[in-house]
Amino acid sequence: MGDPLKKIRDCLIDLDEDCVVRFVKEALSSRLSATEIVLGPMSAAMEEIGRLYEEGEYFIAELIEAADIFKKVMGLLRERLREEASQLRGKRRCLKVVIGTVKGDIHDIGKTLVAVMLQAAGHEVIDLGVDVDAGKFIDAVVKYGAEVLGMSALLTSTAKYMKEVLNELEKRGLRSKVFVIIGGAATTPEFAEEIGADAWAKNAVEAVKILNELAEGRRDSWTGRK
Ligand code: B1M
Repeated sequence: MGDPLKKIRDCLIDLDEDCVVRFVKEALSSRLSATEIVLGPMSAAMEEIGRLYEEGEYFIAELIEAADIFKKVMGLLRERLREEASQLRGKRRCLKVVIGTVKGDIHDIGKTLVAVMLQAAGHEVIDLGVDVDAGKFIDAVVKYGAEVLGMSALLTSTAKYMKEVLNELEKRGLRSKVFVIIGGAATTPEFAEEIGADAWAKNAVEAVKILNELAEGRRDSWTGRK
C-alpha cells in the first residue's frame, strides 16, 4: 500500500476526518483511483475498526463516527466512482436490479457502494435501503419487473434471513425468473451456495462484473454458473 493509502487507513482508524480527507485528496492528485481508495484503505480501516470494537477498544460511538467519515468521503468521491464504474459499462443491455440490506440489519455503506457502482455501470437500480423484509423485496421485484435481486448482510444473525427471502421467491413462483446475488461481510461463496443464491460478490467491482456478464449472456441466469 503506497504512502497516501496507508495514511488514509491510519487516519480513518484514528477517526481523524480532516486527515482522511487530506490524504484522499493527495491520493487522487497522485492519480490513484477513487475505487482503489474506497475498496483498499477505507475498507481495510473499517475492518480494523470492527476488530477494535470486538476487542473492546472501540465502542458503538466510534463505529458511528467511522461510518460518518466513510460516508463523507464517499460523498466527495461519488462522481469519480461513477466515472470509474461507467468504464465497466456492459456492452449489451442493462438489468433492473432491486437491492437492499436484509431485515434486522442497518449496515448500509457497502450496499450503497454496490448500488452506486451498478448504476454507474448502466444498470437500473432500485435501492430499498436497510432492514428490508422478504415481502418488501419481492413486492419491488414484481413492481419493477426486476431480473436481479441483490441482498447485503453484515451480521451473522441477519445473513440467515437471505434464505427466507429465497424461500419466499420460490413460493411466489419467481425463483427461476430472478438472478439472486448476495454480499456483505457476513457472507461467503460457500454460504451463497448453501442457501441457493446464484452469485456472491466480494466487493462492488466484482458485483458489477458479475451482472455485466449476466447482461451479456455469459452467465447462466438460473444457476449463476459460467
Ligand atoms: Co456493525 N458490526 N454493528 N456497525 N460494523 C460489524 C459488521 C462487525 C463485523 C464488527 C465486529 O464486531 N467486528 C459486527 C458483526 C459481527 C457478526 O455478526 N459477525 C457488528 C456488530 C456486532 C454490530 C452491532 C450488533 C453492534 C451492537 O449494537 N452491539 C450493531 C448492529 C446494528 C444492526 O444492523 N441491527 C452494529 C451497528 C453498526 C453501526 C450502525 C454503528 C455502523 C454501521 C453504520 C452504517 O452502515 N451506516 C457499524 C459499522 C460501521 C461496522 C463495521 C465496523 C464496518 C462496516 C462497513 O461499513 N464496512 C463492521 C466491521 C466489518 O465489517 N468488519 C461492523 C465498509 C464497507 C465498504 O464494507 O459493508 O463489507 P462492507 O461492503 C463491501 C463488501 O462486503 C461487499 O461490497 C462492499 C464494498 O465493496 N458487499 C456486497 C456488501 N454488500 C454487498 C451486496 C452485494 C455484493 C457485494 O450484492 C448485492
